[in-house]
Amino acid sequence: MYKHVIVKTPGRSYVNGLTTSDLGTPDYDIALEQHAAYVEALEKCGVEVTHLPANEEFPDSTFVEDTAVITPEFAVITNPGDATRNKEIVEMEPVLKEFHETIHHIHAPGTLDGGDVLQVNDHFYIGISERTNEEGAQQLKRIVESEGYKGTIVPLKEFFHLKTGIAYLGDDLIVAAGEFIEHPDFAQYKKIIVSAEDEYSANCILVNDYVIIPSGYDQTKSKLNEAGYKTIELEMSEFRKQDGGLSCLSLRF
Ligand code: CIR
Repeated sequence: MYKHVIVKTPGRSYVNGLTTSDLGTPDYDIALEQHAAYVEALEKCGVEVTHLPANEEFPDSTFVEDTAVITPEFAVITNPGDATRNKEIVEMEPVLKEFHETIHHIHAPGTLDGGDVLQVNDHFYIGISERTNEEGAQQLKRIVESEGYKGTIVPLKEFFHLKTGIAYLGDDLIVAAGEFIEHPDFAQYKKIIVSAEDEYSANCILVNDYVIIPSGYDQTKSKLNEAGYKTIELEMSEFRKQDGGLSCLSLRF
């Protein structure tokens, strides 16, 4: 069960953030509405939400997931792989210290974005991507192993971040899209398969009794409901425009 979630309001500069998509410039007011609905959904899931104010200096800083990897026992401050985002960690560290005594760090030349890290029970899967390099992944693997967890490094072929295409729903069940559907590292898990056209919905989050999914993906929603999960659908258009998904908008622990 998650007890806490950290989120950060997007600033006006959000519309100038990083993106590889060609979906257009986000509408700031709609992004704020969608963010507010996200916070409301988390509250419905029964977590206490720490809501940080916007920081205009960092357009992508609403995607707080990339700044840390968190378990109930420890937190790891990452070293985000894009230079324009790297200093987002400065504001996050004191916040995490309120919750965690044990704080580890990823150090240069290692880089790591939290979006590249998926925890499945006592096992961390760590993607190597455009943002997370081999050195950063190895550092995180050593950290989690020193804390009694397992770590597996997964070089990505296509996805932006590891969690762009995979989510864990507990009970050894993962949601998988694209390169993760047949991936040997995830062969031992039960799977809900997401089709190529519904790929964006693979980035969903289990928060206690609900799976939060982007709205408009009826096949994924039906598969989740058939598997016994209650779902909350959220409109995510303005975050998708900046390559962001549901997991990216929060740190959950
Ligand atoms: C970026 O390029 O860093 C942001 N526009 C999107 C980050 C998405 N974060 C995530 O998947 N964890």
